[in-house]
Amino acid sequence: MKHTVALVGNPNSGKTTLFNQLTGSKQHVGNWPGVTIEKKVGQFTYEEHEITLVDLPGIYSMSPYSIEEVVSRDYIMDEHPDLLINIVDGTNLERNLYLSMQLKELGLPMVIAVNMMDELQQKEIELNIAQLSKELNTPVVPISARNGEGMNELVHSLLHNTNSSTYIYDVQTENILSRIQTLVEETRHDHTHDKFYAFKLLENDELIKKNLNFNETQLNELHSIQRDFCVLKNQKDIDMAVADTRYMEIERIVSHSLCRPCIAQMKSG
Ligand code: GDP
Ligand code: K
Ligand code: MG
Repeated sequence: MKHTVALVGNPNSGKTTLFNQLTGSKQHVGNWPGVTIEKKVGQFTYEEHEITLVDLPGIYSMSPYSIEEVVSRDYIMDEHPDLLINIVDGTNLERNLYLSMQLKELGLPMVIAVNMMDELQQKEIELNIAQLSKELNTPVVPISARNGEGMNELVHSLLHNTNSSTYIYDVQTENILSRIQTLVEETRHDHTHDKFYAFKLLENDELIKKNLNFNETQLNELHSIQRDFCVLKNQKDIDMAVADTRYMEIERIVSHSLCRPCIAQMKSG
């Protein structure tokens, strides 16, 4: 069986270290089309599987604010990798999970690799991996890319994962999203990623808006939904309302997966 796997994560989360661990010397370096950002592709085998691993540029968000974000987003949305590895710096969990939430909104089969476990152990920070996995409804594997720990577990989990659920937010947010999703369904023929599109439209993502080519009625409806959401979240602008929604979820998830003193310790570095 052949699989294409994309490696996604924040800058400095350990992507390249993990990439090198998995692919060894079987790698090819080129450039992403049209930009001077390095593209690394490598191969490895596991059991009867032949895996092509793509090291995507480091990003903090799936918003098109930087070239790296556009490259990573276009690759994930248009090239349809079979599976995603989202590598997360375990010593910086809250910040890193912001991207994880957005990847979950996409609903692609994904495994989260929590990296830097050696540092967490050294700092005696106990992370409840099972709880984190349950909260995110996603397989989570602890690794130390630098020491090569957790590699087999990660690849095994990746290849045996059948879960591609999207993240479920609070009821009110979900209602808002399904209103937008109705608009999306009217215009898109291919319904993969509809919920991701809905979330991006809620955020007023200009590229997605342009891409969908809404008529005036649809645009008015979208703006009215955005206003409803701001009122609901008690926020002045839509960016704040959306970011706040994700951060609230992350805070809840982290508070269930780490003990209180550990959270404080992590925040103080
Ligand atoms: P990238 O920017 O996501 O490609 O991250 P890199 O692979 O370049 O790693 C960033 C830094 O984190 C480097 O200094 C790595 O040596 C370090 N690093 C990567 N993995 C681990 C790990 O498992 N434990 C520790 N302590 N450091 C790591
Ligand atoms: K680096
Ligand atoms: Mg790198």
